[in-house]
Amino acid sequence: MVATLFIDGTWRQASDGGAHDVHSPHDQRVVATVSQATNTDVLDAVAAARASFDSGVFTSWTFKERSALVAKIADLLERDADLVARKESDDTGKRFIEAQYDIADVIATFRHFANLGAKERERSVDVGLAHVTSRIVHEPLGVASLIGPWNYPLLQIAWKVAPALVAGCSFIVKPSELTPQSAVALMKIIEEAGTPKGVANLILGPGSVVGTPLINDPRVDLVSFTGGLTTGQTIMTAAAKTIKKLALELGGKNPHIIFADADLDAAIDNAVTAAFLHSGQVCSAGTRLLVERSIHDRVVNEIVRRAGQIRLGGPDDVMAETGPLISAAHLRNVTEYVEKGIAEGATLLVGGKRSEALEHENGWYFLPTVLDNCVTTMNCVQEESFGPVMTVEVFDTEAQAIALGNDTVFGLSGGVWSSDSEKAARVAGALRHGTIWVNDFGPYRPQAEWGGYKQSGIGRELGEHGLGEYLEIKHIWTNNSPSRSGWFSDPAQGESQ
Ligand code: TXE
Repeated sequence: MVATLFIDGTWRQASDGGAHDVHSPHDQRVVATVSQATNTDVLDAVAAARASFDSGVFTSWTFKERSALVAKIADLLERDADLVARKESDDTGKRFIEAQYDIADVIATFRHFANLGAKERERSVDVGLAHVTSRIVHEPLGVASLIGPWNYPLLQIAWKVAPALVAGCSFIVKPSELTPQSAVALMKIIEEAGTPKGVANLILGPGSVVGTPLINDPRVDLVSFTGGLTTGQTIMTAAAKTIKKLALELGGKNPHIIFADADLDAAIDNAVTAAFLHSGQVCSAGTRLLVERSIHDRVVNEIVRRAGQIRLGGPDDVMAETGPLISAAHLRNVTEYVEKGIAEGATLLVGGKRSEALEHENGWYFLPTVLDNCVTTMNCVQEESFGPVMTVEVFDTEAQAIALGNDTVFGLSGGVWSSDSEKAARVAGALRHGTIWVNDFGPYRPQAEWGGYKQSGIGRELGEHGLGEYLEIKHIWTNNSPSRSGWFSDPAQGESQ
């Protein structure tokens, strides 16, 4: 029997004893068996979170005390970094070294929010009256459901858990059912660090089952979710019933614009990384290449040459440069996406199918793929594949590049390459996406806000704003010299003013 649910400060089995196996995307071996929560377990977790919040056991801590807790969690994560990275790499199939980079980012996230929380948060407002003190204070928002995806499992959870703890919220974490192990490890650390009972709870299982009460329950005040657009729409609909606060990160279809005057060697190399890193399973992947017509052949030929050389392999393959897709279902989706793109008129230049290498036969490996001659009306240009598939479109003018870059329902990120800094700044300003890289693609820092315009989501994670998502803002007006308001007449007192 496995006991990997953490509810009200206790490690538990599912109430019906249910469990499920986690399979490696690299070779399908079972890498773990974890509890699969029932509806009863989820309701218990919500009740525990609500009770702990309402009891004041954590909200009574100062921001500085909670920040110290979060700093301690960062220290413990540092101690266990390789252990956690191994679990992450087992679940996702990504190379161990990439998982190690991810855990370093997780630790940086906890450190960022620990530093942010230690800053003074109160502000006074000059209301123009000598006898009035006006204060703006930040208070923990309440109970939060924190639902994460499978591509960067612990990092996406950390972006939610760290600010929730600093803010003083109680919460229920639900990682993807495909990648639960690192969340279990984090919860053990949160417990060890001395987090009060009931504040942090962990539920495991498929979103369609255990996610539903997490988004419907009226005792939950906020849902913070990273995942697909369709699930985001389901969550938004459910949240409407009790007007829950929402923080949503729903992916993107991110334009990567290369002008003819760019440093092409750097631009091409970054274009390859932007599209094929982690086999395209990155919400900010630069999978939509927009290239100035005059350099199309040179850029695309080189990208195709490079894409064909990318070495695929599993967690411990030291020669590998990227890994498998997360699941058989996802492999099917990406395959269909490419087939539809070709049927729509795109030209397949490289890849386009599952790897046929013998060492990949049990894994979900898809070859890095480039689709040329794409136009903005094609599904393959508009839909997120979340696989290693780059689509290529051409443009002739700056205005056209901007128009194409904005011709998407998404708005998460984009890149622009040009040696003309004024042009690059104009384009960066005109693109309606939450992060724009100029002469670069991909880097982020926990100190800078992250999130989407349009259907890429609501709200921001990281930065200062990422903490704000977990806080309510209260204005306290204190009259230090009370007097009658005098608005309505009071015959006993004479006429009003
Ligand atoms: O995501 P889901 P999927 C995109 C990407 C991908 C597509 C679908 O395009 O191909 O989404 O991926 C939980 N109530 N991104 O199906 O289902 C689920 O258990 C509550 C972009 O894997 O959205 C998991 O924990 N929760 C992305 C989480 O939602 C529910 C990262 C995400 O899974 C639920 C991943 C429900 N009804 C995929 N249904 C990004 N933004 O980075 C599912 N879940």
